[in-house]
Amino acid sequence: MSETHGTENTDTDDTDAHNIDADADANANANANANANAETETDNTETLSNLLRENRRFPPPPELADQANVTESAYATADADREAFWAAQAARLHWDQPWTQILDWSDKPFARWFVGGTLNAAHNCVDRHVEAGNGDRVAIHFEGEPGDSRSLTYAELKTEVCKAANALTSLGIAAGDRVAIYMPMIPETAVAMLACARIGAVHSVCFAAFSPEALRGRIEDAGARLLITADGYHRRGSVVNLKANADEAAGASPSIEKVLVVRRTGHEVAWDDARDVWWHDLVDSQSGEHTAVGLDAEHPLFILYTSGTTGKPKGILHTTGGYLTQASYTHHAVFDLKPETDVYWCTADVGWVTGHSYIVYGPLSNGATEVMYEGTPDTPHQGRFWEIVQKYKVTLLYTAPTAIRTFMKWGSALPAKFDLSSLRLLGSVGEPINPEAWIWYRENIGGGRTPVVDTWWQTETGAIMISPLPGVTEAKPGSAMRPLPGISATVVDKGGTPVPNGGGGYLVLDKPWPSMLRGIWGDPKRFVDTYWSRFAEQGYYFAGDGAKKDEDGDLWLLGRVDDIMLVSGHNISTTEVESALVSHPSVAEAAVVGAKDETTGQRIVAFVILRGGNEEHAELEETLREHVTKAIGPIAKPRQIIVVPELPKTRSGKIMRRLLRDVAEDRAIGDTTTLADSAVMELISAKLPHAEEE
Ligand code: 6R9
Repeated sequence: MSETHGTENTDTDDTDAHNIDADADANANANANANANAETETDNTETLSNLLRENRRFPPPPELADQANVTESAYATADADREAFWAAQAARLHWDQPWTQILDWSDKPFARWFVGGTLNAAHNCVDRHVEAGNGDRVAIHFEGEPGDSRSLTYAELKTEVCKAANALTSLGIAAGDRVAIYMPMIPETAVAMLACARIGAVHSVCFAAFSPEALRGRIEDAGARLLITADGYHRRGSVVNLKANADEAAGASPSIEKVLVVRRTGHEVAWDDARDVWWHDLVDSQSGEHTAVGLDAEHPLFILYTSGTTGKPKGILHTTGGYLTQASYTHHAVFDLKPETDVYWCTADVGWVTGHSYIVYGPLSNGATEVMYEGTPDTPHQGRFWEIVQKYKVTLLYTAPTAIRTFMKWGSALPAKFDLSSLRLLGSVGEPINPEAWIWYRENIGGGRTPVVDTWWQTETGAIMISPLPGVTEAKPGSAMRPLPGISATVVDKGGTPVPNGGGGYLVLDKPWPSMLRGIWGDPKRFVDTYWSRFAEQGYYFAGDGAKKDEDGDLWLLGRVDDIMLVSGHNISTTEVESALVSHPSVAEAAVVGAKDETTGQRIVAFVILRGGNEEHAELEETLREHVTKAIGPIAKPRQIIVVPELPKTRSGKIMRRLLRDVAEDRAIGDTTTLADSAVMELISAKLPHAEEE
C-alpha cells in the first residue's frame, strides 16, 4: 500500500526516488541509465515525444479568485524586476537587520541571497504571531494514530520552542552545531526543529523509518553532536521501538554526545544514563523565555539527505533567509492561505522536504492552523484521512499522487461517507499526477468544486517552483502549468536550446531562486558536478526531470529522464503511457518501463493495479493495449500488461521503475534496500511470465 509515512525499520538504506546519483559521473544526471538511454544522444530529431492530449480546463472558482492572496499581476511584477520581487516577498518576514544586497550570484553556482541581512527563522514562525496578538490561535492540531489528540496554540508553541532552545543550550549545543532529529510525526518534532533554528544549530532530520545504518551514515556525514529521538510511535496499531534503532545508530556514532528522548508511547526502552536524557526531564524544567538572536541570512538552517540508488547520500544544504522567504511566500501564494479561517493539512512526513517546507517553515511562518497526523491512511480504517478532514474541518489539503491513487483503488464510496465540504483547495506533490487521478481527486475529495494545484519542486529547490496559482490559473489536469512568479524554468533539448511549444526535453532552471540549495554538505565539487555540469555552458541547473511544453507553453512533467523509453527511435515518457492506462476505468495505478527488445530497441511493459471492484479477466490485457493506442498512438502500445497487487515504491511513495525493468528483462532484481516494502518485488515477479514466452 502506498502511504505518506514509513514502514518498519527493517531496511538498510533510504529512499529518494529522484536522485539519479551523479557521484562519480558528472553527466549521470542527463542520461543516467545507460541501458535505457544509450541511444538518446544520437537521436537528433526529437528529444521527447509529445503524445498525450488533454482538453479539460478548470478555471479558478470566482469566489476564490476575488479574494486570492496572489493575482495575475504578480507575474508581470516579477518579470519586470525579479530581485525586487523577491525582496518584497522577503519583507513579509521579520528581519533584525536589513540586507544590503538582494542577490550575490558572482560565485555561481553558489548563491547568496539577502546579503548582510539577519533574521531568526523560529522567531518568524512563532514569536511574531504571538507578538501580533495571535497567541491564542491554534498552530498545530495533533492527531495520534490511536485517536489521542491535542492542540498547541502559538503561545504554547512559543513556550515549548523557548524551553527546548534553552535545553539545547544547556547541553552545550551552539550556533553551527549539527543536531540529528529522528522522530515520528508528533509536535515535538517541529518544536525540536524550531529550537535548533532558534539557536542557529543546523538540524538534519532523518525519516523515522530509516534503518539504524542509514541514520548512522547521516550522523557521521554531518558530524552531529546531539540526537533527538522518541521512545517510539504508533503505526498500524502497533508500537515501533524507535529508541532501539536510535541506540544502535548512536552507539556506532562517536560524534554523538547526548541523546534527547521524547516519551511518546511510554513503552519500556533501554537507557544509557551517561548519554540519554528524557525530554520531559530536561526540556520541561527550562525557562519558557528565550531571546532569539538574528542570524545571517546565509546561516545554515538545515541539511536534508537525499540519495540515489548508488553512492553515499547527499546532504542538501539550505540556509535561512532565502529558504524561509520562498517557503513562506509559496505557501501563501499556492495554498492561498487565510490564517484566520483556514485549517491546513499536509500529509507528508516531516522527514521529507515537503514536511520541512510545508508542515514547519511555510505554514508556521504564515501563522497557519494546521493538522499533524501520526499514522497511516488505513488505520484503523481506510477512511481515516476523511475522518480527520471532517473532524478538523480541513480547508486546504496537500498530499501525494501515490496516496490519491491508493484512494482510487479503495474506491470513491469511502470518502463519500464523510463530510468533506470544508475543503476549498487541494494540492499534489511528489510525482507527476495522472490526469485521471487529478480528476478523481477534485471530484471525490474536492466535491467537484476545489482547485487542484499540482506543485513541482525538489529537496534541492527547497520550495515550490512550478504550480498553478489557485486564483489565477485555468488548470489543466496533469499539468503543473507555469513557474511561479519570480521563478524561471524552461525545457531544453540535449544541446541546451529551448524547445518550441509542443516539444519535450530536459527541465532546467535558468535563473537563481531564493530557496535554492546552497550546496552539498562537505562536498562542493559534487554539488557542481551533480546539478550544474550537464548544461554548464548555459549555466542551467538541471533537475533530472523530463518535461514538455504544450501548445500554450504550459509545462507537463514527464518523470525522470533516466526512466524515458526509446521505442523505434522515439523517446517516450513513462508518465504519458501510465496516464493513458490510468484513464481506463479499471486501472488505479500503472508503472511502465522500457525493456530491451531486438527489433524496436525497447518494448513497453506495463504493470497495473486495478481499481476497487475490478477484476483481472482474459480480455483485459488487449483492452488496455487498445486503450493506450487510442489515447496516445500505436507507438506507445504496451507489448505486455501485467496486473499486480502493488508497485515497488520508495518510502516517500515514488515508483521505482528500475526494479520493474529488472523484472521485465528477466534478470536478477537490483538493490531493493530503498523500497518501502521489500516483499513487493516477490509478488510482482510471481505474476510475470518470462519474456521469451510472450
Ligand atoms: C518535493 C519532492 C523531487 C522529485 C522531482 C520529480 C518528482 C515532485 C512533482 C514531481 C512531477 C510534480 N516530483 N513533485 N514530478 N510533478 N508535481 O517531492 O522532493 O523528494 O526531492 O523529489 O520528485 O521527479 O525531481 P523530492
